Amino acid sequence: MANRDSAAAGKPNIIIMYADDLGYGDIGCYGATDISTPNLDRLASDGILFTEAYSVAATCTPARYSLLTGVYPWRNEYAAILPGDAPLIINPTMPTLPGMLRSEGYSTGIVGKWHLGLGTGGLDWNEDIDHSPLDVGFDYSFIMPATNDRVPCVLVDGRRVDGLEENDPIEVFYGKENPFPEMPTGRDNPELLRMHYSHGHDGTIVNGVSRIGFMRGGKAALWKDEEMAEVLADKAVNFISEHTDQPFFLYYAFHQPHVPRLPGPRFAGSTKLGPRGDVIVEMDWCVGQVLDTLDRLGLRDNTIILFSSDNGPVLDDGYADQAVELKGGHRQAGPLRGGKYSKYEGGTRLPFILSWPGRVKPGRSDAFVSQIDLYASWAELVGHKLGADEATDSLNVLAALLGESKEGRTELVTEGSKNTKAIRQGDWAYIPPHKGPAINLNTMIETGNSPEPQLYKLSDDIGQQINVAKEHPDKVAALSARLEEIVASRTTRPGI
Ligand code: NG6
Ligand code: CA
Repeated sequence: MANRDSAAAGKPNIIIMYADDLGYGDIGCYGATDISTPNLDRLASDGILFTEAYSVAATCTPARYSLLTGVYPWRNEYAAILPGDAPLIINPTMPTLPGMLRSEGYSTGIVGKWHLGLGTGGLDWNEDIDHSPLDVGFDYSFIMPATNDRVPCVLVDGRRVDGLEENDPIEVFYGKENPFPEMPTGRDNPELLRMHYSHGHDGTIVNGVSRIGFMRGGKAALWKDEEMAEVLADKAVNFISEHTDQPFFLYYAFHQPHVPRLPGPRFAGSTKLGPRGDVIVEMDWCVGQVLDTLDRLGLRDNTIILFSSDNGPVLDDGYADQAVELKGGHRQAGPLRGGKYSKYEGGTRLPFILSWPGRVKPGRSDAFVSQIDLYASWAELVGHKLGADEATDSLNVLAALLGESKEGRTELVTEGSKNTKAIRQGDWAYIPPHKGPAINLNTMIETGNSPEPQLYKLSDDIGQQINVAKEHPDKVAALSARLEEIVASRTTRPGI
């Protein structure tokens, strides 16, 4: 882009660091005492720590879809936890946060977990990959395609699988039976496992850990779980170092503390909580790599760093890694009820720290904000006028994000697992009646399902212990109607 430099002159760099399944109580600055996170604590002490910030979904793909598009996930029927061979669910014609920033002169990069699909269906992993992050707004892309528990266990550099050898093509299969008889699986060869699965995750064994799905080939390209943090941190640091004289946007999406939790040797044993604690310490080290790089390059003052997580925490998400047994007094969701997959607050209310030393005064904020608002807020910041079809559910809450106002949003729809919904409005959290179990017996997380409507007043009852629906039938009726109205609403920007 010819006029990039002039368009972007003086604009701050923007970095999103995004954890995977990190809960409201999982890091020091949010109250954890058994997990040491000095780098995140440093970020919080020179930035704003938000106490009422939300993703829009309690699972990964929907949360990430909304972060990058500014549109609620349930407006796209494909925005659900994706298998590792799913096609890209963002239409390349759709406006995206990186695309918007690119149009305003930013260099844009993604490093880490993607999980929004690749290709258009039936992807050949041995060819150039079309319909990738490079087609929805990113100039640079080095990604884990889906999750660390799904095949293929390879990283993708630009359009190519990193390290793939021509004579050893990759094949991937999602379905019930293993089509590759020569490849051991967790189901048939548990004696080969170094970490056992507790539910699901009985497919192809890669690095001694069985995954979801089946694959063969690509031996030289397979990632090593214990090295992944360093590999990705290096890519993030390089991207920053290569963009010192032009504003950049970096989306650095960690794979921690998602399962399987396999920290590098330096971090193994660094907490008494087992691998789940250890990988959070490892992730904090990755944050430190970014902070140190910015400091070294003199970029810290003019860089906005936003740290958050895609969804709430889970202890047993399918591997027997002692997260439950070693939990002790650690409260992964802090005072909140529920966790990953849940319609309670623990599913979507998350750590959210914004630092911009050159502009933003340190402090705490209880402004009600959501990750879905970053698009419209940063559009305002960089002087981008949103079009009618752009980021249609994203609100400009820039003043709240910069700590200049306590006014954020007034309401937000959040999604639990399987496209179930709840709404927070003002101080009220409302969960309509839902069929299904009240607790998921695999993860032992409360889903939020109940035959009764549930209404909680968060200022009195942050842990959602007292259902006041019966005392406030008018509120229940109003919130139920409002939820339906938002879900059925138009998808162009309000006021356009
Ligand atoms: C679930 C997986 C879980 C995790 C999740 C996605 C099983 C039994 N459970 O289906 O382990 O991978 O999907 O997590 O397979 S997320 O953070 O990417 O949404
Ligand atoms: Ca996640």
